Amino acid sequence: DAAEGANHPPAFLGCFRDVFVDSNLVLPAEVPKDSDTQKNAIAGCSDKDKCEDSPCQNRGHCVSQGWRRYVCKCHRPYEGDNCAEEYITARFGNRDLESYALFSLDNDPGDSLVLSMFIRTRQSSGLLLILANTTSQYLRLWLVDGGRVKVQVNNFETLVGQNTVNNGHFHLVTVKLDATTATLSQSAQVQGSMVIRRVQAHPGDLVYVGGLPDSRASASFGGYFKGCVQDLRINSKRLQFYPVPTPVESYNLEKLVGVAEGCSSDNACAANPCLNGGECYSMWDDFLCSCPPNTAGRRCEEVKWCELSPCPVETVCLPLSQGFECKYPFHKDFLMQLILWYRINRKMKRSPTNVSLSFRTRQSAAILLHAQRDSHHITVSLLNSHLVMELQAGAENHSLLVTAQSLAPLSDGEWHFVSISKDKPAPASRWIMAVDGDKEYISVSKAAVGDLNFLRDGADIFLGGLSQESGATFSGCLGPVEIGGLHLPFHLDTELNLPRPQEERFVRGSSNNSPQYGCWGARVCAPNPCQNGGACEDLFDQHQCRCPSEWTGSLCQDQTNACNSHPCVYGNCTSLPRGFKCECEVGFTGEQCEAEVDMCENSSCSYGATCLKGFQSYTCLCPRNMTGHYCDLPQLPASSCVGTRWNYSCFNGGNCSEAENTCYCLPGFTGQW
Ligand SMILES: *[C@@H]1O[C@H](CO)[C@@H](O)[C@H](O)[C@H]1NC(C)=O
Ligand SMILES: *[C@@H]1O[C@H](CO)[C@@H](O)[C@H](O)[C@H]1NC(C)=O
Ligand SMILES: *[C@@H]1O[C@H](CO)[C@@H](O)[C@H](O)[C@H]1NC(C)=O
Ligand SMILES: *[C@@H]1O[C@H](CO)[C@@H](O)[C@H](O)[C@H]1NC(C)=O
Ligand SMILES: *[C@@H]1O[C@H](CO)[C@@H](O)[C@H](O)[C@H]1NC(C)=O
Ligand SMILES: *[C@@H]1O[C@H](CO)[C@@H](O)[C@H](O)[C@H]1NC(C)=O
Ligand SMILES: *[C@@H]1O[C@H](CO)[C@@H](O)[C@H](O)[C@H]1NC(C)=O
Ligand SMILES: CC(=O)N[C@H]1CO[C@H](CO)[C@@H](O)[C@@H]1O
Repeated sequence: DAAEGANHPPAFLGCFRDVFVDSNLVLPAEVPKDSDTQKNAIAGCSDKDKCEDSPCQNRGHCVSQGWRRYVCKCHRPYEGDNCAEEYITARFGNRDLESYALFSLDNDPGDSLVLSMFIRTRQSSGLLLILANTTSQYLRLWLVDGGRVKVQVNNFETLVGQNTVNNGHFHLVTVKLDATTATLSQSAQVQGSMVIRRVQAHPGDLVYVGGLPDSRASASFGGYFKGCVQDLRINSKRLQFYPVPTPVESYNLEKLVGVAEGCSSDNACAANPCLNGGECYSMWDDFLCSCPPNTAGRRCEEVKWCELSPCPVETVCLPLSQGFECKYPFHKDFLMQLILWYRINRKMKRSPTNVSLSFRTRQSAAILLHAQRDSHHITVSLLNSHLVMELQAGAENHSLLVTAQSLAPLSDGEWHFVSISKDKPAPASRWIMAVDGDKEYISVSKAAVGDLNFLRDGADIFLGGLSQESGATFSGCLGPVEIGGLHLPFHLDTELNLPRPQEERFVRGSSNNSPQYGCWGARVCAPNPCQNGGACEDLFDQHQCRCPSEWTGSLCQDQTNACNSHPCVYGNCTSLPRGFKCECEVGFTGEQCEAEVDMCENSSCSYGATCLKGFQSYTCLCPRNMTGHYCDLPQLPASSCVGTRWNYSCFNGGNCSEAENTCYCLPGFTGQW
């Protein structure tokens, strides 16, 4: 009985079977339809878990509570018994309106404060939320650094998220404040935390969303927020801009200014953002340009100039961010026999800090590059075949001269690449001249010198000489020349099919004739200057003859002198019509006097003696019973002598002398004995 059951446990929900009373089956029982002995009981046991029907929508989690009931745990931003309702999104800054919402707290949220909301934006700055009491804005959230959430507590401690949130998707932003820490999370990822002084929210405190009533105050947080906010909560209480039908605990909305329902998009295409005929497609708070061919960039603002074939034949188009240059393929060179002059258009913004060029010549003296304005100048020239750089630059009446010279001579007909640049990007620095990639030479300037800024003030720049009369006109090939990363074109602007659109550019001044494309020297091998069948080799403005072996000389004009190779090692050479003859020094022999003479060959050492070779002489080593220079004398037995002081012997037939202890020797012998 329902009225009676208020203080009883709820009625049984389930199934019975095989219920016997006194051995009589009472359940299940068949009873007439209108009987009141059974109420709300049916045959069978067919009830099932309500959650099996998946009643929770929007991926809500179903928790069954007995057989008949369930509870849906909804994912944010869904609400309602079956999670079928969605919190209503609020659109801020629609059509760039200044908009904000204001709520007031009507309870004490407690010691820890968890503030969370979904935001969607494409802006990189703007005010998200401020919690304030009458004296202080103790919690501030706004977008900085290209779309990162910045949290500031108590006007002081700050924290910036690692990931941006301005990609046009919804992000769940959560800020948790407890007694000592503040933590920022985005979509369940912790972005950072910091130690804070305790924050205490009180009833009556205000929550500003999207901006402040005062637009100047909002501007200090990057202005009003433009985007959408959904499902804003402080702890478990909602802050609803447009309430959902389901009753939920919410704070009071005090004011809604310029905030629209939903999350509509601004028509970003209305302002025709796509340039150069690009077609605009609207996206949420954004646009996409479909660019016609030859253009690129977000707004089709980049023209792919090179695809418009602006360059003269033989040159290669090099795309720049704002235009193009026509270049001759590197080291596909330029033959110069005339002077080119240039002027920079006055729109140069950069400070040139380097010069690079490549050249090939056999001239020992010539001007490669010269630019001058007032007392400032830079000159790159060849002097005694060495490359010399001279730079005078710096402050108005305080300019300094820097010079540098290559260690090696460079007028060898080979290509050389020269790069002149500042050692450091500092305003005043030493200058370095590098040849062929080696830091071959560092300038001797002890004092630092500034940039080449005088160039952009309207200096004329000359390549290949100053005037035809000066005598230092360059004759050879010149590769690409660049100043401050800008190309000095070899062609005139009138030779281009399109004008170069870039603001910073060098313009070649007109002259009657143009330099020739290609790189060749004088015709040094035609006609063949080599005589006697020699082959001519073109070494760029210089030839070399390869002669047959009988001929020699720069033009193979001389017969080969066999003695030139110094064939006689120890002797004098005499040239013969074919070959040579050696006159050997004493002691040497052989065709080239390379061998020593064997002095023992015809020696007079007698039979049985050994000949010992010496330089231009020999010695005979005698057997025991022979003696003499050539061992041709018999060795006589020794004679024994009796002395008064001691007994002794004389050899080789020597007689004992009367004078004691000496011998009288036979002719040919000497010595005491
Ligand atoms: C405002 O909040 C700050 C920080 O929580 C607190 O120090 C200050 O006492 C509060 N002022 C009022 C009037 O409640
Ligand atoms: C140039 O020199 C004069 C005097 O010699 C000095 O008064 C002036 O300040 C200097 N100007 C610069 C730009 O250094
Ligand atoms: C020369 O300077 C420009 C900028 O002024 C820079 O872009 C370029 O890379 C430099 N070139 C060299 C070779 O250092
Ligand atoms: C080699 O020539 C030198 C100088 O003509 C001469 O003095 C010398 O005697 C010569 N020697 C021989 C081995 O002919
Ligand atoms: C040895 O005698 C031969 C024949 O007479 C002669 O050709 C040769 O030069 C002599 N050698 C020396 C070292 O004198
Ligand atoms: C020296 O002795 C050798 C044998 O040892 C002999 O053949 C030779 O005749 C002797 N010569 C003289 C001069 O006695
Ligand atoms: C050595 O003695 C012999 C015979 O006794 C004699 O004929 C000879 O003169 C002497 N020679 C010398 C140098 O004394
Ligand atoms: C000094 C010495 O030894 N003299 C001797 C030399 O020879 C004779 C005869 O053989 C001896 O009698 C000496 O004594």
